[in-house]
Amino acid sequence: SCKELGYGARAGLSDTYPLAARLLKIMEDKKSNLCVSADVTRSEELLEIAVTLGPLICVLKTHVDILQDFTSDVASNLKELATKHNFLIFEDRKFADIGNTVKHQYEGGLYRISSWAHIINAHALPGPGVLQGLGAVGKPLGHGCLLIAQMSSQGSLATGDYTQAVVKMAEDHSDFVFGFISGSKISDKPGLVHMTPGVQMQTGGDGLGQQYSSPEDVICTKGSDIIIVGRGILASPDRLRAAEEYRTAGWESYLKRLSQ
Ligand code: 5BU
Repeated sequence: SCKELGYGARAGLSDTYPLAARLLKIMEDKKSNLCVSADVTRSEELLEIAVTLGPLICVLKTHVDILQDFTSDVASNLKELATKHNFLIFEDRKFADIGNTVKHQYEGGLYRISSWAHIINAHALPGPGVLQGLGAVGKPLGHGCLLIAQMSSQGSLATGDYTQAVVKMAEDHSDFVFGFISGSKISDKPGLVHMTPGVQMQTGGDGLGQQYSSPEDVICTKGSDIIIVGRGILASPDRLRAAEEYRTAGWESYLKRLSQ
């Protein structure tokens, strides 16, 4: 097979969506394909994670609706830290409604997600209207959306023909969709980015349906681009050291893949 393009080369392709190009360039510059999933319930802890792990990551993933003390200051602090440490913010909101509703959920409410998150994700289940609604808000801001093509949880219904239909929907909406949440590489388009959750050094599960694969399996064997790690790092007594380990494991797996 042809020699695969690296992150930096993919960033430079003329048809790569600008936000994807920015992400791929960050990955190349920081030598990191690590996204930390900052699943904590207090804002101070979220910001602490952004301060300490910011230099090591390409993306910080949030679930802003699990914070018990969210204010708009948290969002502006997060944005400042993203600029300072050169990472993108991904709100894992998993939009899944008709266009008109998701438009309001993205732009308004308490969280005003579109004012601080570079990346959001959506289920393809409602059909392309979900992307029309989100795109109306996100496109003028230069933001981008990932479509959920597969899930890491046991018994997920997002498989087979559904996954293939999501790939088609993404490729048909490349003016806003720049990639996937998936367990493996599912599109050959080099401008599309694959991000994979359910990653830990210790494979197995969490007793609530989550299933874990190793960084090497995800990046090297399955051909995904970015590992998303939550509890593998958050549950460690030394989060910085754990993040260093995942970052190194993710990057070495990428180099191994390129050399194959
Ligand atoms: P963990 O602690 O590494 O298991 O956290 C995984 C995170 O990724 C968590 O925030 C989930 O909501 C998120 N996630 C997932 O685990 N699996 C999926 O298929 C999708 C998101 Br989509």
